Amino acid sequence: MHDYGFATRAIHAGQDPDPATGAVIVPIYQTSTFAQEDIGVHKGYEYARSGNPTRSALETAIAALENGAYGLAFASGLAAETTVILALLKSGDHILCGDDVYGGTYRLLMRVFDDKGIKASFVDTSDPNKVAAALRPETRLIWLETPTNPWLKLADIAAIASLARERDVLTLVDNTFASPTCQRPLELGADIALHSATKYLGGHSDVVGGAIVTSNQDVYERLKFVQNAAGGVPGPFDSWLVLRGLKTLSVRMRQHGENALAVARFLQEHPAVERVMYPGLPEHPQHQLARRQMHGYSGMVSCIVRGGEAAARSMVRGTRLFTLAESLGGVESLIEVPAAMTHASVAGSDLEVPGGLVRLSVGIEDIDDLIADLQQALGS
Ligand code: P1T
Repeated sequence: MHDYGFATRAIHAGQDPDPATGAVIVPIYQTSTFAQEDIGVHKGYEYARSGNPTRSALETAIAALENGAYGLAFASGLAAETTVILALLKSGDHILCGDDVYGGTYRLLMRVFDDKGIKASFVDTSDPNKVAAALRPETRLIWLETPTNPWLKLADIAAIASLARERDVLTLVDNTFASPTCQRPLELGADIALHSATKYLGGHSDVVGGAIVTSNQDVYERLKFVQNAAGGVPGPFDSWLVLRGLKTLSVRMRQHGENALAVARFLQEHPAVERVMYPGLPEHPQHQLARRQMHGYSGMVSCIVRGGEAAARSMVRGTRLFTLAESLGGVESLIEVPAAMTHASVAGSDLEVPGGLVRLSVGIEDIDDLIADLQQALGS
């Protein structure tokens, strides 16, 4: 399968016709257990927390898309994150994390694992020198989001993975914002690519899920053990929904990228907007890095509106097509104020997001309709 192009893999990897019936689409194996011919003699599946054929198909497909050897699927992005930390770190270890990450990731590190002795600190990962300087002797894992949520800053994955490797530190990239269409961290030297499959992989805002891909066999075995031992697995129907979403990932990402660039350009020109963040804009401070390490710039755009929090709130209340909601990566456009919504958990920390920042998940509707909606919401 690795010889085929990305779009072909998205439709076929792990998705051969069902051997039992010829069903073209992987069936939803809605079963919790599997009959054994004799004790321990079975067809590869025993109990559905340990493995389920629908989930296996998803795990194979996502591994093929990230160009990795092993895939694992989870009940949510945060279940995937929890599994990484439980499997790879112990009390006394340190995680060096980007200083702009999903609020729930910050909450997991600081409010769940910190008092169990697994410590995290936060650094601006857009500068590899700052990352190198912030490493501690007890650092075991560098945790990158690129582009970051919600500032859309980039991290140079190849540079950071290489300095990490020299020090025997693992590099994880949360690839949720880019999707494997636009960025494949393992190809750039990262050890682990992680996803909230709730977003672009699922693509239709109808399922919560997570995924991890690695080519490191030791890391895979430790993650797989905890996936089963701790049990944060997705059910067969949720696995199937993500698998169905994957089939159209390539075409969706193409349109998300095209629409997002048009929205970013529109916002850039608008007098009510002070600053626009989108890696596909030549004005983005890391556009050259984006061109080097990404294949397309995905559908997330953030902006700072003039007038601070009140203006931001008025903008998100004023849209009709852009739905006011958390989450991202679905075919429909969403808009939100991270300070009060997705990033409420970083309030009062160094990661606090200003109230005047608006985040848009640009969908694949007709671009003229999206721009007209933003135009009327901005009141001109
Ligand atoms: O929501 P869940 O599937 O558990 O995934 C968590 C997660 C992990 N990583 C990133 C980069 C994310 O953006 C998320 C979830 N984010 C949102 C719900 C949001 O609106 O930003």
